[in-house]
Amino acid sequence: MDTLKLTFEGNIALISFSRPQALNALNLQVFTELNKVLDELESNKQLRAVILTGEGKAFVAGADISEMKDKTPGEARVFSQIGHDTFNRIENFSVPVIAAVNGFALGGGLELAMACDFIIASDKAKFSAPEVNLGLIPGFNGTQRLPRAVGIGFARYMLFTAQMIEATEALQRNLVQIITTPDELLNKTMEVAITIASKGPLAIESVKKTVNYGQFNGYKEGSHYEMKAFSENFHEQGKEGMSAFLEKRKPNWN
Ligand code: CO8
Repeated sequence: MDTLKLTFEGNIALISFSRPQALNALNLQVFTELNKVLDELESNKQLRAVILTGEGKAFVAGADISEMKDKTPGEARVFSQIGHDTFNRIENFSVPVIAAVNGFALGGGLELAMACDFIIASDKAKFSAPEVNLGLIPGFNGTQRLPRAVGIGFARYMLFTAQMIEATEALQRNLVQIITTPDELLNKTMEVAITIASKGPLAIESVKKTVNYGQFNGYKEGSHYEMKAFSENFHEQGKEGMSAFLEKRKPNWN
């Protein structure tokens, strides 16, 4: 793998984008390698969470402009589809995926972070949708995910002005959920992932699916889905979790 690194801490996977010469910009090779890693992680039944981060001063500085420049409209459509499919895969991944945003999350990098379940950012992180600077628009679902994250008005402001948002403002706007110092970013993110990994694995998968279902299908459909999903959690792990509480012991999810 040339453009990213995969490491593990226990049952948590850390994917680090590593193309420092292009601030980790997303080209076809990155997408191919990222999908290969996701294939591998998908078959790992011990896995409990995934963290995405970037090496150097960027999380991901967007789609690779030098690779995109000569694309025809048809090729741009195919590239957009690859981005949509990959980010949808992350959004629907069976375990939580957390973005640990260390630096620039711009354009496709912002879209990637928003496809994750939530974002933990260094106080040096910067966020922007700069596509209009290039005469483009977001092509990896940023036009849909950004308004849902920050509200329609602020999304329009970001999309029309390409303004760079500091981490503190991103926190106030609900784009980011937690801020840390740069040195603490990975430790803090790992701590959150370990907390998630200690919960009922089937319940985590189920609650992620249920929240997403409501996001994609609306409140009413989501409510119905929740009743069905709630009842489905009365399996062995649900029984074990409730028994452990009543018996004042730690649950054994296995
Ligand atoms: N693509 C390719 N190369 C990049 C990118 C990028 N997105 N960003 C940075 N680089 C390269 C620079 O060209 C530079 O290369 P070199 O050293 O060979 O000149 C190297 O990375 C370092 O960058 P800088 O020297 O510019 O570093 P600075 O610290 O001065 O600036 C910035 C950092 C502010 C992040 C600056 O690099 C920048 O503005 N980058 C471009 C950010 C951008 O516009 N991103 C959006 C791209 S469009 C997009 O993401 C749309 C997604 C949907 C696509 C749909 C498909 C059809």
